[in-house]
Amino acid sequence: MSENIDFSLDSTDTNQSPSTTRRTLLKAIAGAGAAVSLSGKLAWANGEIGFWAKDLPPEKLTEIFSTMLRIRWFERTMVDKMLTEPGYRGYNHFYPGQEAVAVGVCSALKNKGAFEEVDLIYSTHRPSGHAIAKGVDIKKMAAEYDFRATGLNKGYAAEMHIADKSVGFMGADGMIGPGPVIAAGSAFAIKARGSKQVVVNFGGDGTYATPAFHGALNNAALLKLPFIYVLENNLYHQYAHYSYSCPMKDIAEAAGPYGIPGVVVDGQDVLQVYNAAKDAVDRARAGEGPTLIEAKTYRYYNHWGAPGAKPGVLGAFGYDPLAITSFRPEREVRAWLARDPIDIFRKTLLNWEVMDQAKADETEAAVKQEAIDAFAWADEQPLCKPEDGLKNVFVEGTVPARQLA
Ligand SMILES: Cc1ncc(C[n+]2csc(CCOP(=O)(O)OP(=O)(O)O)c2C)c(N)n1
Ligand SMILES: [Mg+2]
Repeated sequence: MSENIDFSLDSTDTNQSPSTTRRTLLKAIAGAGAAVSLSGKLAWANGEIGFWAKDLPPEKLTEIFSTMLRIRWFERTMVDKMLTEPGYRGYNHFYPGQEAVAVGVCSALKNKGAFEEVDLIYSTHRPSGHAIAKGVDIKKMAAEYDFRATGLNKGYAAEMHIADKSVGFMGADGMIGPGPVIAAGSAFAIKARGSKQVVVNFGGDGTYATPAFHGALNNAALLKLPFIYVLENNLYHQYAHYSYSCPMKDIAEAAGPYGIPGVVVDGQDVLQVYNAAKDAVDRARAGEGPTLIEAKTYRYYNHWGAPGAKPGVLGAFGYDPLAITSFRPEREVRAWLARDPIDIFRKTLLNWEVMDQAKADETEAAVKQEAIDAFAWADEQPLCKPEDGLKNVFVEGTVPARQLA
């Protein structure tokens, strides 16, 4: 049994797309949730990864659905604020379209408990989805993104530097490159300490061409670190297609030279992502070393902010004034919208009779209201004080802040 998925720029015909064919095929086999190995075969059907999603209780499946919706509506609420409220300070690299990746991965992690017990994730400049999937409070995030003093990090981190140790969300990272090295170092510390924690580093397709990506995989493999690299291939870095910086179609092939598993998953199917992540987590906890997971996915908005978006409409289309040229065809955006991760998972939940349509609608309405309330609360919070900014840069008592000297 084999198949080939075409994730190239040309695969925009959703009626006849290979992914549709693949989902029909998967449904025939298992309902949902298989992953695709590099050889183009069904990794689960071949026993290469487990079909773990079948064992998830209804409460967990419902939680996965709610968390995907929480990311979606946090982001959509903020997009609309950026578009309609002149003077709103918040900015964001929006995550919609990629929800299945963050939620599928974090659902396979330990997210509650003491800091010495929870699994750790290291995020990127596009952090909202990772943070919410790990369990960060969205009220505090909404306040943080708008530089409010009661925000997650007192209003000094904004979007690109948020962190919340209490759930093992080790932080967003504005730089493309250093993240994997920091995350692999953290995995080394965990191994040295002897705890059973696992470290996940999220990275984009733009990280492939950085030395840090390769250095982290090499060292993680050599030292058999509890390290998982989740590469979200949303086809573009800023405005360039990933083929400009990566010679392979599947970036997961990069795992080969380091002697570790490289798994390709459909990043629009949360159960596929979960299955692959659980395999990788089990492997890491058992001391068997790292895994590279490449999730094929897509972001509905432009690289940064809301150019090309309209209030109340999901996605951004057309020319981005920040790009030198219009970098992605509108039909490509629409083709990916037609494979929406939330729609795909909702169908699975209905098909598995975990919930009916009314319950799904009710869940979505409640989560949407939660996001609206979070931003309304944030609007009322006091702003941080610019003059106090450096007080939060150094660990007090270790390095004297110049501002305080
Ligand atoms: C060292 C460095 N160079 C350039 C940038 C500017 N920059 C911000 S995001 C980005 C592209 C990231 O692409 P990708 O890794 O695919 O992530 P995506 O934005 O698609 O989520 C670049 C080049 C940066 N932040 N850091
Ligand atoms: Mg990208």
